[in-house]
Amino acid sequence: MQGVIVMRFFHMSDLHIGKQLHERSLLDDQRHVLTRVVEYVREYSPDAVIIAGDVYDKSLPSAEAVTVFDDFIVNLADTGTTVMLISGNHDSAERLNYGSRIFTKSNIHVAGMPPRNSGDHLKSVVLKDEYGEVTFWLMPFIKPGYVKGVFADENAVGASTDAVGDCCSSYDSAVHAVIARENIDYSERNVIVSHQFYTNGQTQPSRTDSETISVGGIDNVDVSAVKDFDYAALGHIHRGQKVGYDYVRYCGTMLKYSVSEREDNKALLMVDMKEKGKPAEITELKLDALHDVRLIKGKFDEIVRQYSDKNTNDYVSVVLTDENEVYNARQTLIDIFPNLLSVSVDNSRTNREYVEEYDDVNVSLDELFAEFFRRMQGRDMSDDERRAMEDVINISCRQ
Ligand SMILES: [Mn+2]
Repeated sequence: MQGVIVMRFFHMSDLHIGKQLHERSLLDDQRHVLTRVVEYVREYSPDAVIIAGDVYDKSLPSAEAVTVFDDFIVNLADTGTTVMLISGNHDSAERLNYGSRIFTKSNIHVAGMPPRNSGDHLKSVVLKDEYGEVTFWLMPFIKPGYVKGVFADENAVGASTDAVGDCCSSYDSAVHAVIARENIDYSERNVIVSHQFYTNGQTQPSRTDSETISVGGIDNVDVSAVKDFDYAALGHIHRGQKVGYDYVRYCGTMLKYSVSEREDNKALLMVDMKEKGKPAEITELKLDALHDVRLIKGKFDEIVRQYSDKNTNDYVSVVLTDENEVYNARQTLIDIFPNLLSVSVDNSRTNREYVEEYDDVNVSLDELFAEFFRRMQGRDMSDDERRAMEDVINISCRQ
């Protein structure tokens, strides 16, 4: 590739193709942003494009979602770049792995399955620049249980049972062990591609509402597992950020996948590797969306006045602060915001209810349902309704 003297690659992750935002399909948005990525590839000629997991939103993606990704991969391959991708926690490892051996012939390297027995190893891809070789290690999403067999086998040829227990007792130990057994030569340049929840000591990455991560952080892996690499291309966390080191990066999603990401700047990372020991140069290539995601908060009348002639196609979440309920607010707002995501109320009543909910967790099921009924219907239950509810609760609690 002319003009490229150092290794250059793009880092992206968490495409979540097929994802919906408040029941709204994002396939057009995804097609649009992936087209932009291919334009960037033509413009900057990276040697490789890395996709660090969560290609699809579901392990069984829809036919349309598969087509969107297929078109993207074919367009990437047409540019002549090398593609490397791993499975994330949302992908089916087996499905993503399908056809991977034949794809390799088109410079598309897919690592769907993590190693499962002692004969399996991480897939690696070696590319060269004028400073020599760079080895890319593709490590699919790992749960301790997935890789138990790797160490159980090794146990059979002499390792202690304790070592097996240690290797697979947590996400942290499993990932450390899977990397350690590759005997990587860190005097050369190495890049790891990984999809895990990396933390830096007690410091957690900044999260969003669109990730699926265990509460309490049992799935976390300490960043020490990947600190010896020259670059860690990470996926899983949907907000772009570094973890402890400049070269350990989450690139984040290409699109805003929740209202909590409304202020995020979504970008593709372009990484230019330098010689061993010199920090890589990292550039953010901005990704403009077909629709922005916004939160608009205020009094109904003011919102109507301010936005009725704006013709915005953005995905908008509205929070009304009126003290009194607004009649048919939703219908009026949909006329103003055709891509309305949600309408909610934030006033002194909802704040009080919020506090009460958390103050009073010891209410009985009867009381809880009575409160739910009151909020939904705007009145208390009649005696007949109350008896019917009590019957239902009694029957279901006896089973
Ligand atoms: Mn994800």
